[in-house]
Amino acid sequence: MGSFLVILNIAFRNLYGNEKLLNAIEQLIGPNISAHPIWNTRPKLPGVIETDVPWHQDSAYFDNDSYSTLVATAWVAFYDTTVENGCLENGHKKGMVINHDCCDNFYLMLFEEKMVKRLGVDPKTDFQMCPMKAGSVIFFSNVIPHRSNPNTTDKIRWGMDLRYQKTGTPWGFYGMKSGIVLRDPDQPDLVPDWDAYDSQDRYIKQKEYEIEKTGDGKVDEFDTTIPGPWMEKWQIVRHSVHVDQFLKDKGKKAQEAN
Ligand SMILES: O=C(O)CCC(=O)C(=O)O
Ligand SMILES: [Fe+2]
Repeated sequence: MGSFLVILNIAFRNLYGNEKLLNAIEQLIGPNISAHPIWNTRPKLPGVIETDVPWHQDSAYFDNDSYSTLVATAWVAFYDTTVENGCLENGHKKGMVINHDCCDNFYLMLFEEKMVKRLGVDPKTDFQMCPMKAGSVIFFSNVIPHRSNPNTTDKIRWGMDLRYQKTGTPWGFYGMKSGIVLRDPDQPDLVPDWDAYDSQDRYIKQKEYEIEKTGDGKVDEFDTTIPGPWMEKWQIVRHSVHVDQFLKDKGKKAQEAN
């Protein structure tokens, strides 16, 4: 199942390395720009709760190395993105990662009470809906809390998030995938090594994260659960098939160790 999710087609490669986009990113992180290991296309389907992303800071999904790195996300709208079809909602910029909880489905959750208490967020003034015109882009960092709400229209909301960081900073993704260099002032003719980037299937790695250590190393390609190492980073307060799969793999690992 992994491959169709991880291969960047030519149009996406061109978008990721787009000159204008990199110029904007350069203003945020400087001229040595790498693609971060994580990008996503984001179809938000009407009425499908799995595509409603709860409040979170992206670093909650990354490993702790990411806390000292500025990861700049460019969220690109493929169609008009509105409050009704589930645009991004962003809030506050205190600059620290606070603890998340796991997981109604496969997403981490940052509860509003914690944001108020720990980040000093005032939901009335700090939460901002970010409707966008097709083709526009919004930038945010790995510590900005954000979410996307239900799509109450009858059409799919489509967008894509692309991440960038300064070359040489830790990839921050549990050793599961590395980024690639996209811009280097010392190499004006640099061609990004997209094949090397795509060859690292992070969905397979996420499943292998626990399984591999159990020794059987097998990944069922029809398994649609999305477990990930961030599930052991935070407290598990809810259960879902995804969390339970993660715990099952982890339990197997523990048993084998005994
Ligand atoms: O597109 C969404 O619904 C969520 C996006 C998001 O969390 C991200 O791009 O980091
Ligand atoms: Fe996010």
